[in-house]
Amino acid sequence: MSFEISPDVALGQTRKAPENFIGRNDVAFVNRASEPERRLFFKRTLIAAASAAAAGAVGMPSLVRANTLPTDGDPAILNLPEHTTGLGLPVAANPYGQPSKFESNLQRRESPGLTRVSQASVSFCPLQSLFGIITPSGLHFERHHQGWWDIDPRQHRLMINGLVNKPMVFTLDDLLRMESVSRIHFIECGANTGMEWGNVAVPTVQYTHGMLSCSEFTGVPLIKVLEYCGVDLKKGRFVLAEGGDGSSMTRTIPMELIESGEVLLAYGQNGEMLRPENGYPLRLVVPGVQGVSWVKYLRRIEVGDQPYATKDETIHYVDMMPDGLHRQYTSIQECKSVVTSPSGGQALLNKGFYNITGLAWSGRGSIKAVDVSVDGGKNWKPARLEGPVQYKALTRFNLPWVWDGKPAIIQSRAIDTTSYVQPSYRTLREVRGSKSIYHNNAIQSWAIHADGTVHNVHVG
Ligand SMILES: Nc1nc2c(c(=O)[nH]1)N[C@H]1C(S)=C(S)[C@@H](COP(=O)(O)O)O[C@H]1N2
Ligand SMILES: [Mo]
Repeated sequence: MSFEISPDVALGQTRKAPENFIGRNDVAFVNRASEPERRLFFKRTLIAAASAAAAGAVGMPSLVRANTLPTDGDPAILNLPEHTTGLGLPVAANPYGQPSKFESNLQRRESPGLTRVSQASVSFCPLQSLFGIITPSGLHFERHHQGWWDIDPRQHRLMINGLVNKPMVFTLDDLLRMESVSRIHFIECGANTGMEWGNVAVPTVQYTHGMLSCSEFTGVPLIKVLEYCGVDLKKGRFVLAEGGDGSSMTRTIPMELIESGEVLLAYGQNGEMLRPENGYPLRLVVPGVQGVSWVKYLRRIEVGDQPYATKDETIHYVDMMPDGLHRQYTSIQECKSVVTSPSGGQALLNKGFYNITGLAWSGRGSIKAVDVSVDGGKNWKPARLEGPVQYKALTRFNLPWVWDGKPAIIQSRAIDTTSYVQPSYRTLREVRGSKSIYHNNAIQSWAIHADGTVHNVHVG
């Protein structure tokens, strides 16, 4: 994996908002678009303002003065808009609902600096613009080792073999008849935040942390299906999960995890069938474990008496340690958090009130607390956790903050129910060095410059 910052999003290239944009709504706001789109957004705003001026309208400039009433001369409130008087669209215009056309900047994106190898690709989730904890299915990050498929569910089969009395083949209908559970869990690629190991400050949170999503998954606990096949739980302490795409995606899952009932054969995601990009019609859900074990297009489960040592667990997804040896089978995603707004590529347009918000998660349980610092880690304040806090799911945190217009460094630090505290870069690198790709859960820092622009920086 190589990474270069493309000139388009290079650090230091963020621009301050044009003067006439400041004071929109009379409150400071954080621009929701990520950096490459931000310019477009400003450009369009300028064009809109220019054409409004040409038409003799007295709109936007009046909003610049903080003591002016927002309604003062604002045609957007004084005039009846067309949509209050005309006919709206019929329901048939949108049989499967789509986001507003005004939200078209909100997209998962491939990193401009990551080299794509054939169909092995990654798209990153736009965390900076999402609310709450559920990732809309169309914005779920994607990681395909060999491209994605839209598989006919009628032709899809799941084989269970190995240390079982009755090897069996299931259709999707067979699985849909069984008792199901629905649970909210995060999925994070083990390589998430991987570029940051080597001090490369990727510009936006979409690219630093966007291989992360959270959904409600519906399916059958794998243990139920294994019991149905007469699994030998004495000898069969490991399971091999195999995907039905060309990547030969195979991973070993320890039987303890499966016996806990947490591992699911999932077909549902956020109330509908899985999206093709996320493994339609069947994927493994392995809560707390790195994304690679969540095998998509799941086609076969084999029960065995030892780890399978497949390519994706002996050569790939291993952690290079400072002594030059590789650490294998580190699959749990440790406790981690990130401030999603304000975050890199956004801009604070004037001083005043902001809601600092972000996400926290732990592969070992639930989030107990999140602390936020605005001075680079000297002082910390407890953030408010949005409840109910879910097990092995994203947790949203918020902290009200008044920006005084001076440079600041914003950080978040999560603590999970095992009392593990998310480490600083210094602490993490002491143990792990800096040559790794996987399992970077260090505290992320966003520097706010006096001009309001927000940048990725490495602190401590
Ligand atoms: N069959 C198959 N399963 C797969 C993969 C794949 O390429 N093929 N990628 C894995 C990796 S590395 C990750 S991080 C997750 C990504 O899941 P998503 O694309 O639904 O976000 O799927 C995992 N399961
Ligand atoms: Mo991954």
